Order: sequence, then structure tokens, then C-alpha cells
Amino acid sequence: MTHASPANAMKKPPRDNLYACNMMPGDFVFDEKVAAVFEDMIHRSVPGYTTIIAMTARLAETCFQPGSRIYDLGCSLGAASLAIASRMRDRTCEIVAVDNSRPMLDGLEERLAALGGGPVECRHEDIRECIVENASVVILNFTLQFISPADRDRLLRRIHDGMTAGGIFILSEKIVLNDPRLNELYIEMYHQFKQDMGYSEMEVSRKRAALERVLLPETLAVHKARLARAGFESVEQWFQCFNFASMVACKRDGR
Ligand code: GEK
Repeated sequence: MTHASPANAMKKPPRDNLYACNMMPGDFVFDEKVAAVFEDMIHRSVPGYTTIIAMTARLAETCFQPGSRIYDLGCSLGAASLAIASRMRDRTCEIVAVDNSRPMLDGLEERLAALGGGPVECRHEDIRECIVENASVVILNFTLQFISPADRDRLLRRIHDGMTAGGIFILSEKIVLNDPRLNELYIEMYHQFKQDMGYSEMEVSRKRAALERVLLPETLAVHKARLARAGFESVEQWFQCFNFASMVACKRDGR
């Protein structure tokens, strides 16, 4: 089986100007319009995204257990899956990429086809229903925030239970802060970041309105408490840039 190299798969991505028009936005959905500009959108909307993907691939390469699987839940266009596949070029591995947006998976399948294949199995599924089995690495990057809070505990428990002893779980999320003043400051810093990335004030405010009822962020303390309830032995935050953070949690290694 050939292995993926994201550099070859990527043409210059179309620019995201979905919120530049005058129409009032409805709730944000991962449809074909979003999938078409998603690569540009996420790079210009998540501070540190390039670092998070690169380090996710490093963590996966380091912690992968031979004979097990890697899951990329809420994979979108497969940035993490493709980065891992590229790193694991000389090793046999099985990467399961799951998303419930058909247009996103079509985008990932196109990228894989352009690479002549790769060790990535694309699954069109709701991650709440997806069976996680024999996983030494599970990635949930910027997707838990779109899951109803009532379903989050059960999802994390199922992920934990489907992992091998000593496996790692990478969770990246937009977060909120307990302190209202710092929270406002971080939001302001984030909006300035988006303007620095070329979005107008109007685009930032329309996108914020579209996400208001769809993206429900939580504090780091809430995430850490949930990871502990799900059964993870330890959790550390390894990245933060204002209100975007990434954590790594370990399942007990069975010794
Ligand atoms: C990246 N991880 O590039 N089941 C399956 N997929 C879902 C569900 C669900 N219930 N809900 C949302 N999604 C990626 C970025 S984007 C984050 C992840 C963002 C999918 C949704 O279709 C979308 O592709 C992804 O989760 C969230 O590192 O856009 O901020």
C-alpha cells in the first residue's frame, strides 16, 4: 500500500469568503460550500492549527502500538490522518478517519486518490455511533465542541474503552475561561487574529453568530474532569494559544 504525503496532495486551497456577503447567516453546517473552502478557513480561524496538526502526527508516530489502529474522529479533510500517514511511511499502520459530513469525506477521498491511496479508511459515520476498537491513538481535534454536551461523557467513555492499554487520546478544543475579564480578552485577541488573517470585522461577527448555537466550548477544567470520569489515568495540556488548546490523555498501561 502506498503512503500519503500531504504536500503532494494539496493544491492552493480556495479562499474562504463565505461570510463576506450581505445575507444573514443561518446556523453553521459542514456542507459542500464549507468543505470547498475548509482548508483555508481552518488555517485562518484556528491559531496554532499548523503546529497542532504537526505535533498530533509526532505524538501518533511516537505512541502508536504495532498491530493497533489510529482513529481521527471528526477528520474533516483528513489533515491529521494525512500528516500521520506521511510520518508513518515506513511502518504498517491502519488509520480510521470518521466524519458525518459527506462533502468533507469526499474531499479526503479526493486527496487520497491524488496520492495514489494510503493507509486511511474513510468512514461516513456519526462519531457518537462509531465503534472504536484496538486503538492506541485517538484524535478528536476541534470536534467535541460540536457534540451536544449531554452526549460528551458517553462519547469519551466509549473512546477510552476502545483503546489499548497505554494508548493516548489527543483532544483539541476551543475553550472558555472562568474569569470573565480574561475570557473577553482572549476572545478579543482571537478576533484580532482573524482580522490579521484577512477576515473583515463583519465576516468575524457573522461567523460568530452562525456558530453561537452550534459550537459549545467548555473550560479546560471541565474537559479534564470529563477525561478523568471517562477513565483516563492522566491528562496534560500540551498547547494553548488564547482560547484554543490541546490536551493529551493516557489510558492506564496495564502494568
Ligand atoms: C482537523 N479535525 O482538520 N460525527 C462525525 N463528525 C462530526 C460530528 C459527528 N457527530 N459533528 C461534527 N463532525 C479536523 C477539524 S472540524 C472543526 C474538525 C471546525 C465533524 C464535522 O463534519 C467537521 O468536519 C468536524 O467534525 C469539525 O483537524 O470546523 O472547527
